[in-house]
Amino acid sequence: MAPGPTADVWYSLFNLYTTAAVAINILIIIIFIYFLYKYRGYRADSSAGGIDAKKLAIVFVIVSAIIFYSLEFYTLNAMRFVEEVPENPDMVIEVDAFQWAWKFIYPNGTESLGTLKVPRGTLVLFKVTSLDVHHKFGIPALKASIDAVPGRINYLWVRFDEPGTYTVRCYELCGLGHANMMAQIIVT
Ligand SMILES: [Cu+2]
Repeated sequence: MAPGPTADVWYSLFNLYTTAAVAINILIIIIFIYFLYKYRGYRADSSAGGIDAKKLAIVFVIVSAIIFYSLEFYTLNAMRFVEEVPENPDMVIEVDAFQWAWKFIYPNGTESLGTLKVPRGTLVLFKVTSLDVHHKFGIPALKASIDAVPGRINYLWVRFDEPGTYTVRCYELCGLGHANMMAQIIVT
């Protein structure tokens, strides 16, 4: 099970694409082998044995369009789900990114450098900004990330369904200490 809904939605999208790709591949290979067998011995300039190529082309275009638009639909839905800022989060945490660490500010004003504690199952809304250069606040396990830009507040919501310690990483190359720009989120 994924540790939160943001990860869930990307994993199910990944499974959908993989299933579609595998199914289409198998179908194409079967059709390919079938035609190879059926038209063995036909010369290249002979007719295609009664198959209306024009009709076939139209069917292929329509079926492809349905598949592509369905995938597009699920993809856009997943993006909207992830990007929509919840109106009533359980907890709002301010995040200040700077070279090269993360500062968390709890709703009561308490500040914490590099460690955040949240209860499991809480809908957390991060208000992310940067005090110097561009950074990107990312939680790999939840497949969630958002730009940290000076002078701007960006929103990222997550929910941790599994207790444990989660790593925060910077996803934007931001100078010498970038690789070590990490923090911990402890879910109790
Ligand atoms: Cu950074």
